[in-house]
Amino acid sequence: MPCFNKTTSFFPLSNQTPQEQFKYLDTNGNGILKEDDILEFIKKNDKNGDESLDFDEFIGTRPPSEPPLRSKGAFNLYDKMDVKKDGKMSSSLAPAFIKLLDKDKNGEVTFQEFEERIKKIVDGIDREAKKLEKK
Ligand SMILES: [Ca+2]
Ligand SMILES: [Ca+2]
Ligand SMILES: [Ca+2]
Repeated sequence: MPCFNKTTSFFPLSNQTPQEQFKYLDTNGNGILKEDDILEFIKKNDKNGDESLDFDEFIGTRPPSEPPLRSKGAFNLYDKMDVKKDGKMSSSLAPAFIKLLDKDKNGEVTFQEFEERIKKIVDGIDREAKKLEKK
């Protein structure tokens, strides 16, 4: 299995500002990202009730204007990040995602922390998309 930088990760879209990305993930709008927000995101988009997102469910959360390889790259990254590469984004993605962005490790991600670290995730998606291009 290809091994890549473990600091890479999550949901953001490359064409959004960090403010827009943060808002998109802050499901309850309280200005702080926690595991709950990520779990809520999964729950909200889980159509078949298996408590995880498969690619079809995930693609519904991406804008139609996004290049398909990029959407797929993002999915592949998140699928791996939940510890098990099984074609699904499961709830164990939530702690992994928060941990990556939570610089001071207090269990919450502020916008400042998000802005500082989100590029790692966006870069990770870029790398996954590039891998798909080469196929
Ligand atoms: Ca599902
Ligand atoms: Ca998975
Ligand atoms: Ca924090």
